[in-house]
Amino acid sequence: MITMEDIIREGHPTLRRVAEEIPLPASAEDRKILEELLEYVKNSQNPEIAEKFGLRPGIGLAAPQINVSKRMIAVHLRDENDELYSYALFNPKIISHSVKKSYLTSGEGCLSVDRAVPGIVPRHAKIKVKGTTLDGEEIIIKLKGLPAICFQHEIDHLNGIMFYDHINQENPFEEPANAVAIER
Ligand code: K3U
Ligand code: NI
Repeated sequence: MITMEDIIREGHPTLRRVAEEIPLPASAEDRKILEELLEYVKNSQNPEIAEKFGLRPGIGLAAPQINVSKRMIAVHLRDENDELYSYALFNPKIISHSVKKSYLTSGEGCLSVDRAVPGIVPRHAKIKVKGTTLDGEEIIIKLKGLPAICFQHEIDHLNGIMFYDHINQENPFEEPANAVAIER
């Protein structure tokens, strides 16, 4: 079971590496890691389990955050219509995106960052993601709103990118052109 002790923090070089593609079909070892990433996210949203094991709540987790530089992510969250987006993917890839941007009005956080970093994090408003599930099925998911932002945050981790890399240094709250604000 993954706990906060397994999660590496900013400054660790793995968080700045481009992670390796997973050879498919995935090995038993890689499948186990991906299952554990999803388990962490689910456990962290269960108040009893989170308190018992000191888990910081998260809506997503990427393998590099547990010092495994491989292309695997898990997300588990509900959108504004209470629709559940629960995915564990090998080799997720954004195959298309909108020109329109979006951002969370409350900004973003990260389990690998033990501080608040204020500012607008511009993201693509809509994306299509291709990836392979734990069952070995290749899927394409259409995303918007918070799920789209969460997938972009996690896929960034596979490319060594932290959410604050996207914040305008001179004016952290400068509204990006052609962007929708998302309240959470
Ligand atoms: O955003 C977080 C959250 C937690 C519980 C309920 C609602 C929101 C916590 S931070 C988070 O989940 C990161 C996880 C990370 F860093 F490990 F990938 C993902 C994330 C944060 C903000 C926007 C999109 C994704
Ligand atoms: Ni993060």
